[in-house]
This record gives sequence, structure tokens and C-alpha cells, in this order.
Amino acid sequence: MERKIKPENKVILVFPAAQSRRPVSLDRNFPPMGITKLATRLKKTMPGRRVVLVDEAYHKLPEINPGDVVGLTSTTLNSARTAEIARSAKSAGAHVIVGGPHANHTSAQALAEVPEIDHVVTAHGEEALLGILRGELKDRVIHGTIPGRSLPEPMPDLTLWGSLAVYEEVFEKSVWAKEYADAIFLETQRGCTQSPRCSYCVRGPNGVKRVPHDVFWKVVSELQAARLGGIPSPRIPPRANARSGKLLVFDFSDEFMAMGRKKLQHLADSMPEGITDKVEFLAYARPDKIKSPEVAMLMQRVGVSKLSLGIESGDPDMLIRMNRKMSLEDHHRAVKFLSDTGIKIYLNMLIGGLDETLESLRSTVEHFRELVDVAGGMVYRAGARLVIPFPGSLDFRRMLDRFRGSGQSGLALKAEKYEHAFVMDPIELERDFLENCTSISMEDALDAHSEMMDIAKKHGIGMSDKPFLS
Ligand code: B12
Ligand code: SF4
Repeated sequence: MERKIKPENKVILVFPAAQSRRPVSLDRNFPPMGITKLATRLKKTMPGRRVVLVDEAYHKLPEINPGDVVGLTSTTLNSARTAEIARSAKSAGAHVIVGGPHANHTSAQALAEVPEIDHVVTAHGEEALLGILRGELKDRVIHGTIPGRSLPEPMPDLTLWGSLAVYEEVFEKSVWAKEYADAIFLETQRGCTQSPRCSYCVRGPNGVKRVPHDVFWKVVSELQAARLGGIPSPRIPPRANARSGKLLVFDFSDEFMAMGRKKLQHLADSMPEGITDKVEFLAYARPDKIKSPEVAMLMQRVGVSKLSLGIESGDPDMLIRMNRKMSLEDHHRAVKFLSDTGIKIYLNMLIGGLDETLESLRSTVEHFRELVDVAGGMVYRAGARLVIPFPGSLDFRRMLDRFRGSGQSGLALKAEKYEHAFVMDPIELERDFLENCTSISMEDALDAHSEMMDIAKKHGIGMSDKPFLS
């Protein structure tokens, strides 16, 4: 295809708008990472190409001309908009490529339902996009791979987004702005060592890629220096609106802390002096990884001040059905070790997992109450959300099996529809799962959510008043 793209043709990479029940559609403090990484690679490898990045939460699509390439990140929440853009881009004469977590698991459906899509790229997009643009990869479904164990472009080129002013405005209106001068994302690991594991997760077993340790601190130091230290970087714009204070780095990895004790020790040993006076991390972890006070202390030493913990349920059988492979004691232990060490905790709960009952839901509310007590003031935020069985997850497959085995023709038809769909309504998915794969009602779910909200309020813990993912 390289042959066909003329210099005036653009490569337009888009994160399409998500379907949302919230008054303000899922605001983000950061530009989408996936297309940023693709654009970074493109700029490096094909410097002559004009790349336009569009985050539909904040930007409008540019005019699409014949010969342009339009690349879209699909999630289940934006699948309808992805299809819409694909159709209009094709009618404008563009070449259309779709990647992202939704298309990863619905590639055949995407091509059948939206024939305007020329290629679906599953898994890593970096090499695959280049291959398509060079005309080397012609298949309609391309499985993207990247060589080696390291993450490409550990620090993507953020200058591709201009000054980041729009994201800074969102940040400045958020609660974070009281505590930090700035926040930025970093992907230190892609993939999960446990995958396929948790029943609601869509991470495929694509292997694990990490940022090497020596690169980790270099990147973090560069980020801090460029955003708040007045030291220019070719890939990180300075803050449009200068502020002073600490930088919060959101680590977006599937399991930053799967780095484990040994790796944390290594990070601690190679840490630049004084870095934790300038930078803090917010990371995600599984409670069963916080095995000892030592792990919590090492995290604290390398600058982790906030940790998002997937607790999900307070019922041991639910944890088994969710394939969490951990116990209620693991939750207690993690919360105790982290709070004793001074790391603040975000408790994530899930409502309406497979075969949820009123009793298991009650156990979850009580477990939440206990963990808040164990943390003694160290839970800073919590979320309790309804399960959506995203395609690619074990829950999605279980739902279809149940529908087919139900003996009800209506449900069997629904299974058929989901099996072949690319565009999906997340609200319908959520309702279908709740009504047919659990024995609780939406009212029960909302009641449990308000109970957890009451507990949170009483302890000064921030929590969204909406139990929905969309
Ligand atoms: C960080 C993150 C967020 C951040 C996003 C911040 C940001 N600026 O991007 C926040 C916290 C805001 C967020 C919110 C939500 N998220 Co989120 N999030 C993630 C997370 C952990 C990392 C995403 C990421 O940056 N990955 C790194 C990049 C490099 O990978 P990538 O985006 O997949 O892109 C690569 C490939 O997919 C491919 N690719 C992607 N696009 C394209 C396009 C082309 C043309 C090509 C060729 C290739 C390609 O190439 C890229 C590079 O290899 C993922 C899990 C995960 N590890 O992916 C969940 C994940 C994407 N989120 C998910 C969900 C459900 C949500 C929410 C709905 C949750 C909520 N409401 O609370 C919202 C929806 C937000 C929205 N507007 O859509 C689900 C999506 C499931 C699905 N099927 O849709 C995921 C997969 C988690 C999960 N396991 O279920 N999220
Ligand atoms: S939820 Fe986290 S731990 Fe579970 S499979 Fe997904 S990435 Fe891995």
C-alpha cells in the first residue's frame, strides 16, 4: 500500500467516541495510548507520512480524502461509532484499518458486518500497521506481533498531540489537581502473566512485554523533567499551564506489580536519587501479589503511593467462578500490609458476576465494609461496577453457552446474534447477563451499590454514584 499513499495522503488514527450513560462522556486525563504508540512508530519509521491523531472525546474528525488511511481503536463501548466511522471513511475513499481490544476478539464479525473495513489487526499494532502501509501485509485479518520481551516506544511521542492543553484542563478540574501538579500515563508492561485468568477480562494470552528496568527510571526522569522541571524533551511537551509540585504517573500496565519482590528490589536499587520527592505512582495490582509487608514496603520505596486493587467479590465461591485464584484472606492481608506501609488503596468491587445471589452480594457488601475498617482510613477511593461480559472474556462464552442450553428460542437467537456481532450495545450486554446469568435483579444490584456508597461516604472515600461501566 505504501505504493498508493501519496505524500498528501494522511494517516488518521482515531479513538472513537464511547457510548456512555454518564452526563459527561468518560473524560480522560490522557490521550489514548494505543494510537499514540502507533503514531510514534510511524513518525520514526516513515518520517514523511502525515499523521493526524484524533481523540473523539475532544477532537473532531478531519476531512477524509481519497487515499487517506483511517485507523481506529475499537472497544466494545465504541463499537457502534467505530463501524460508523469505518463506513464514512470508506465512502470518502479511505483505506480502513481497525485494531483494539474489541476487534481483537471479533475480527471475523467486524469484516462480515462492516465490509468497509479493509483490515483488522489483532493484538499488537506497531509492526502490523507499518506492514500494511508498506504493502507487505495484505490479509484482511493480521495478527500483530512484536519481537523480543521489551515494550516498543516505552515513552511514546506525546508532542504528536500538541500541547496536551485539553487534557490538562480535565486534570485541573479533577480531585488530583489538589494533590499533584500534573499527571501522565506510562505503560510499563503489556499483557498479563496470569492470562487467561479472570472471567471478566479480555486480555488474551499474547505474552508479556516489559519496559526494561534501566529504561524505566530514564523514562520516568525524562517525564518529570519535561513536564515540571523545565528541561525540554523531544517527545514530551512541557505543561501548557505551568504548575509546580509532584508528578503523578499512572501506570496502565495489566499487572505492574507482577514484577514481584525481586524485580521491585531491583527497581529500588537502581532508583535515581531524590526521584520519589518529585514523582509518585498510581498502579494496579492483584491482592495475592502483596504477599508480605516487604513487598508493600518495596512498592512504597519505589514511589507507589496509590494502588488499585481488584477485590471484586466477598464470596469465596464467586471468587472461584470469577477464576480469581485468591481468597478473602489474601484481600485482608494485602489491605493490611499496604495500609500499614502508608500506601493508599482503591478498592474495586464487581456486582453481578456469574450466578451472583442475594447472599453472595450481601457478603460482598460486608467484605467491603471489613476491608475499609482494616485499612483504617487508607482507602481513598472505591468503585463497584456491574459485570459486562465483553467478547473475548470467559463470561461472554459462558453467557452464550447458557443461552444456547436454556431451551428458550429467544435466548438461543440472542446467542446467535452476539456470536456474529461486531457492533454491540454494552447496556444490552450488561442487562442480558444480569437477567439470565445471575439470580439478582437490577434493583438488588443498585441497592448493594448504594449500601457500599453509604459506607464509603461515612469514611470520606470517593466513589462514583453510578455502578455502570458505560
Ligand atoms: C488505561 C486504560 C484505561 C484508561 C484510558 C486512558 C487512556 N488515555 O487511554 C481509563 C482509566 C480512562 C479507561 C477507561 C475505560 N476502560 Co480501560 N483500559 C485501560 C487499559 C488498562 C490499558 C489501555 C492501554 O492504554 N493499553 C496500551 C495500548 C498500547 O494498547 P491498546 O490500546 O490495546 O493498543 C494496542 C493494540 O490494541 C493495537 N491497536 C489499538 N488501536 C489500533 C488501531 C489500529 C489502526 C491498529 C492497526 C492497531 C491498534 O495496537 C496498539 C499497540 O500495540 C486496558 C487494558 C489493556 N491492558 O489494554 C483497559 C481496557 C481497554 N478498558 C476497558 C474498559 C471496559 C474501560 C471502561 C469502559 C471502564 C470504565 N468505564 O470505567 C472505560 C472506557 C473509556 C473509553 N472512553 O472507552 C476494557 C475494554 C474492554 C472492551 N472490550 O471494550 C479493557 C480492555 C480492560 C479489560 N480487561 O476489560 N481505561
Ligand atoms: S484482570 Fe488483571 S490479573 Fe486478571 S487476567 Fe486480566 S490483566 Fe490478568
